[in-house]
Amino acid sequence: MIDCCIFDLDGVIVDTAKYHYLAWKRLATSLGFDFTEHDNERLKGVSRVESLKIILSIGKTELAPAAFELALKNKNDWYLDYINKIGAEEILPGVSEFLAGVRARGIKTTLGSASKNARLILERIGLVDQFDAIVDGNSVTNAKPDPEVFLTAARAVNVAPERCVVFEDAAAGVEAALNAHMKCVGIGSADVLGKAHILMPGFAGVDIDTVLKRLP
Ligand code: B16
Ligand code: MG
Repeated sequence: MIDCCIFDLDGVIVDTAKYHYLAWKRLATSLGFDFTEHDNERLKGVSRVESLKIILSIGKTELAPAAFELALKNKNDWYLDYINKIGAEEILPGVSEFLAGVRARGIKTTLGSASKNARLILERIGLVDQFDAIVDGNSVTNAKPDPEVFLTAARAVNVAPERCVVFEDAAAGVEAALNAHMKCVGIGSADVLGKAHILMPGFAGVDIDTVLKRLP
């Protein structure tokens, strides 16, 4: 029995990874090294601070604390330049219909994202009202694969973890869902998300009943 669906944001509801990539690439260039799309895969679902640490290790670069903070600020300012221009056309295929179907069945919907910009993004794409609770990088201290973000999202709507299913596109997010003792649907391929209970490429043509039937 599932009473709550918890959705990751980037890579599940909307593809903001491309904007993160452009902003991180600009930062890497400003620091004098290259950052490729292949490298960017390592940042999915990872917090902003941890992402910068990974990028600096790729560039074999160290920053003093003040420069580290400035780099975080610059990257986020550049990222927001993109985010402030997005709209509903950025919602991934089938997501709006899937969310509406979940809610019509009386199942709660919550967001469980590492992003500190999650609410802004949901506002830009017009989906804030489709969530009973929004838990994001501002509400938690421990990043995925720690289960905190998903446990907080379940608690916000008063649903036991065992009655939640998480939709995730990142390996760290799948780990977090399993650590929370929740069911997990991986959005993507088995090479990255093999530990998820079931996998699907996205939400196009999929409804909640189909997902619930496939879950173990
Ligand atoms: P921000 P998710 C994550 O979102 C992204 O996948 C990850 O690439 C990003 O570094 C992280 O949010 C933090 O984002 O800089 O906006 O706080 O997949 O957990 O929805
Ligand atoms: Mg994600």
